[in-house]
Amino acid sequence: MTALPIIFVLNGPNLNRLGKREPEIYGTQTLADIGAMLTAEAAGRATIDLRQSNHEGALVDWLHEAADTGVHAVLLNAGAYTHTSIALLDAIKAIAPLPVFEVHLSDPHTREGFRHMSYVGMAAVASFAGHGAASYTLALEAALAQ
Ligand code: DHK
Repeated sequence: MTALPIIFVLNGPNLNRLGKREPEIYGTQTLADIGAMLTAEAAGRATIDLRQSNHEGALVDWLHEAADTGVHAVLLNAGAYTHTSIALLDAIKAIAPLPVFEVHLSDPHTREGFRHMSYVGMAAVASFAGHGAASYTLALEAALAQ
């Protein structure tokens, strides 16, 4: 039996608070709910490895790990680091050609001006935002089609 492709689903700061955090913006599903939804969606097609950290360097390390361990694709919701982190931009470039898909529950472009700029988006293959938890499933389908 051939091993299924592995998809990393990396989540940045404050996403461990999903479900309790500003539900009018981010919805009521927890990150564990999203992980279960992705695992069900990917059943028989891919293995989902979902992780979360509030630390920028952990996200950089996991991007490198993805490249070094033959991961098929990465879904990345970098939270607020999306808008600030040149280190994440460089990391995505440093692991090319491994595809990284940007994910957001909300649509940052319809929110405060400081959320309109995305360092992650500068290097990501595509961005999925504004669909709540479904942004992750849309990105998963794009990653599996890659
Ligand atoms: C999540 C965050 O934590 C914010 O900092 C981003 C993103 C938007 C989201 O919608 O998933 O600006």
